[in-house]
Amino acid sequence: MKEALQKARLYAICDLGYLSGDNALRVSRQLLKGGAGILQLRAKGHPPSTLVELGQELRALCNEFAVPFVINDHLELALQTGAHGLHLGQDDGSLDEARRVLPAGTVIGRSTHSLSQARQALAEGADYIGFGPLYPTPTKEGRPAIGLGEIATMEKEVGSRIPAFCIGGIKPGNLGHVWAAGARRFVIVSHLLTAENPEQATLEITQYQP
Ligand code: 3NM
Repeated sequence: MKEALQKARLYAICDLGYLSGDNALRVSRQLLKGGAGILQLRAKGHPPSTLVELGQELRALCNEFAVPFVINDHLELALQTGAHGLHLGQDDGSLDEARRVLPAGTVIGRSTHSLSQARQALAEGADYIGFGPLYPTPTKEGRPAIGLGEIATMEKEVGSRIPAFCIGGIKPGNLGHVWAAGARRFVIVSHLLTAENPEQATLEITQYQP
């Protein structure tokens, strides 16, 4: 799945803050049909034990599309669902520890909120990073936006070595600015999950031409 990670331009998230358990699988399929190159299950506030079945279904769906399936935060859930990857925030423990427990080849990603954190994640051996939030976002309320100013340096130093996905408030209306600032890979959550037609909204992003 590491090759698929290298190819991924759009990272989509099945976020149970926006989707109910009932439509999570259906909408996730639309995101993948639209060309999302990675899918994460994010379920803040949901006990991981309630997510095993959905996680296993999403993993099977991602296998169908040959796209990595990533669990947010929960190492145990990543093991139980056979996920291809685990995503850890700044406060979610060391990458080394996770790597010791997860099967060889598991993709491990790290959220970063500054250039120095991005450099550190690279040094720690992250397989990819998230970098943001670029703009204020309803999906992670209260976290200050970091703007676009550090993207070019981050891309040069970190994004040239491992995939770096810019995140936070990205939508078609600002994608041109984000691209012009140097970003080449994106995570988009609310814009895709609140779209009337998530597959079409995803296609518009994956087919974006500057
Ligand atoms: N992590 P939207 S920003 C889940 O900066 C998440 O680490 C962020 O959602 C970070 O596309 C974010 O709706 C929310 O803004 C992204």
